[in-house]
Amino acid sequence: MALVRGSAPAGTGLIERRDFIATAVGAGVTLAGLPLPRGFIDPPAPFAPLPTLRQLAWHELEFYGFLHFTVNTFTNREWGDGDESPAVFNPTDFDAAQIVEAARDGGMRGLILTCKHHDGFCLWPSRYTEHSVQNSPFKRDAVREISEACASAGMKFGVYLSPWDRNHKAYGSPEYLVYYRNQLRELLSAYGPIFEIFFDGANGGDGYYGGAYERRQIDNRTYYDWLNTWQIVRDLQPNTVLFSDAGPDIRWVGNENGIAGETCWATQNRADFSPGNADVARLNRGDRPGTHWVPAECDVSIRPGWFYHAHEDKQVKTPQQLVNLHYASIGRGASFLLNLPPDRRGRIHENDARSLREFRQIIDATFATNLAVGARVSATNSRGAGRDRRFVPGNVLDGSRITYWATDDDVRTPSLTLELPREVSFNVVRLREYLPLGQRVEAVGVDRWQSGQWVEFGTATSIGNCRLIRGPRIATSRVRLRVTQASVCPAISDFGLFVEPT
Ligand code: FUL
Repeated sequence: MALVRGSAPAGTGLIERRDFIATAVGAGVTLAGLPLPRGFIDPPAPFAPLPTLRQLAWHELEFYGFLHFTVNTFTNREWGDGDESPAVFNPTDFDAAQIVEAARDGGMRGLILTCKHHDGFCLWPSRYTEHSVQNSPFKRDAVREISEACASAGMKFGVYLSPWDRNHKAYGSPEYLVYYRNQLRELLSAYGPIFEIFFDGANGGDGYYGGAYERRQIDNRTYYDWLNTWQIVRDLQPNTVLFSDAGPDIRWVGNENGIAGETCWATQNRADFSPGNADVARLNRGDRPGTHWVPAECDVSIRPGWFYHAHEDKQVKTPQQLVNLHYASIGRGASFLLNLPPDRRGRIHENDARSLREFRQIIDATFATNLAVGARVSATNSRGAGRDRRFVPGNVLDGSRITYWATDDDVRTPSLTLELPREVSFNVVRLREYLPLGQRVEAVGVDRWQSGQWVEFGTATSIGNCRLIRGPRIATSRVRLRVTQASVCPAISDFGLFVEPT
């Protein structure tokens, strides 16, 4: 495997960083090129396809938000035609700090702003069009204000730049692609680090198009020349992850309900798809083994619509609905991208902020304490028979994603047992694989010890970044993880027990 370039994921310690690079350099040697000391064994060979460093850093975010905000907020629509006057965009009390604070209080680690939606109106004063905030009564640069508020709050900032533009007169011709790429360069050059760009595949054909009011058909496989368009991002900001139906870094989950497949592989044959042209069932479950690492992102709005509508003020998802989405997205190895639409004031509505905050309280109360910590951990096999301490079963409890329990190459279906110092009540099990070695495990079972025998608590497929198995609350002092199917020996970095507040 080639040495992966870039910086190690955030929070990576020196030793783990060395191990990570050693995995990347190859087997049998230390970083200095010396043979491994006696009694030491190579880490398991990576099982391709593997994540890049930018994908590993993205996996750690897990939860971030969408801000859908444009002329639609003021015209009460979901898709603008492109003929809206900039004069309609007039937030009365725009407050980027309030928006970002609501997101951060809800536990989000970043925000993606619709800098330009399908209607073509730009939330920044783009040099390349008159159709922007510059000609609105608002006159401020909303992209700058949100990106700076994110930076001050320690949140990541991402952009949505709709490829479809119902305002632009040249849409459908090569001239528009030049415009689109210029806008991409503007956003990537002037607003600090961009953690993600969301490339939407939607295209409805008809629009204003500079006054033409007609239907324009494009071939979404070729029109945007995606490989060269994406290269602009790679050149300007190599750490940005690119989202679309076809990746290349992260993929749409195939629905707008925020729900990943019960089985959801991080891998996909991405060349089969292009933005706006993909098989939603395959997006939802991924492809196994898959040609590339392209994990799923689950997008969903906190309200029925993506944009703010006052008539939906009473239809904000409840904290418990958001909790269920957490389990159906993050809990299936994907990320959770929740839309919070700013209202006509330019603030997150009180109902949305409240629901999000209460959701966060439930999640924090659940995951603050890993009830498995302090358990005695044993396994039917540990790589290197325990001489080499790097792969011991206890690594699943140290709270680090970078240490892991691994078995010998020929042991694919081991089990690991936790002997708890006292009886605990739990209803959620969390598992994580050590991602730099690929997605190795196909299926697991978890058992609890009850009345002198093992009783199954739950089962799961596709682990990857995170798998949450949620069941009825049970009390026990012994829990067992069984790997029931794996392509290669497993490398598990986390096995935790949690209980949801009643
Ligand atoms: C879709 C768009 O058409 C919606 O308006 C929204 O932006 C959603 C996230 O993606 O394809």
